[in-house]
Amino acid sequence: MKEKLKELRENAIKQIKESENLDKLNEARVTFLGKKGELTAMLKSMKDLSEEERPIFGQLVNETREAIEKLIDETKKNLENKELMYKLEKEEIDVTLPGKKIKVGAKHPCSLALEEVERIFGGMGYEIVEGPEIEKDYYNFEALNIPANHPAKDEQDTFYINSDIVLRTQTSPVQIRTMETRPLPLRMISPGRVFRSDEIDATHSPSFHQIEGLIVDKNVTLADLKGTLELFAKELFGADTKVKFRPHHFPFTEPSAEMDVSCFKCHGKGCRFCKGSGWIEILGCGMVHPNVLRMCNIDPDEYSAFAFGVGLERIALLKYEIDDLRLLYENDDRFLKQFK
Ligand code: 2NM
Repeated sequence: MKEKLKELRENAIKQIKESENLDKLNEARVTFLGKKGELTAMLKSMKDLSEEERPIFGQLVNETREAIEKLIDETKKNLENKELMYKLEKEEIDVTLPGKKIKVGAKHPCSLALEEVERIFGGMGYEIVEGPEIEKDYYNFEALNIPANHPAKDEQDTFYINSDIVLRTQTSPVQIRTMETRPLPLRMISPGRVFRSDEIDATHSPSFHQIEGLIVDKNVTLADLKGTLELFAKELFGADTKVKFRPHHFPFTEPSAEMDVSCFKCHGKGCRFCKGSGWIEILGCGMVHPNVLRMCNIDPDEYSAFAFGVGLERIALLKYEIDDLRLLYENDDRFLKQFK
């Protein structure tokens, strides 16, 4: 037995010393010290020894175990050190390599256009008010004097969540909510995302952004509307911009109009941009319908109001001479970085 133990010890020392990496060393540990290892097997065979021999042999086995464990620990430290040195030597950092270029973003053309519109109306004392994108049918249609049988309410045009909840098709519901709750007078613009069930093409998208404006006060007139929107056009497109108003129809305003601006590219001569007409349609507007005011508990005999709505993407396309709406939604940094 003693001879066998000596032999085991020598074998273990040999195999440990020959381990050239940590995996091999672990193999050696399992072979000699593991639960099914050779030393354990030897401890189990002690039952065949006599009473006197057993403790002596037991001590020898323990000594052997300790010696092997010690050698394994030392070898492990050495191997770890060797691996570290190897890594430090091989994985050197080349500080002369050029750094990675960080892409610097730029403001989106819609953000630039929005900032511009907010600056212009902010300068005229308009407050910016936001509201929910998911709206009650009441705020999106009924309170805006849009009757139940109006074509805009068709499922082909409006995204319905259920029979009385919709994705807002304009931001006017924000203005209704504000008129309901705020003291008068009121000057506000409400920018935000709106939704309409449109096919995507160069000028349409099921989701786009609108800015609607509203002023409620005593003695607000159509002349105020025209003066305000003319100033807006001149600020946005240049001081030599001319405007004209064409009669139109909206359920929520009476009278209603659309405003055109003189083409800032050809100055009215006619070009590809204005499709030869010299004019570009820019927004819808009108005097708020008395029914709308009444539904917000505002007395139309005491107060009057004008309102307008303009598409943010449309302004961005015109201002930055972009010919396809889809470019605004693709997040291609080669496109976006042009607007720094
Ligand atoms: C437009 C055109 C005309 C409008 C009306 C209102 C409200 F809530 F006061 F009645 N907000 N916005 C309005 C008027 C919007 O968009 C083309």
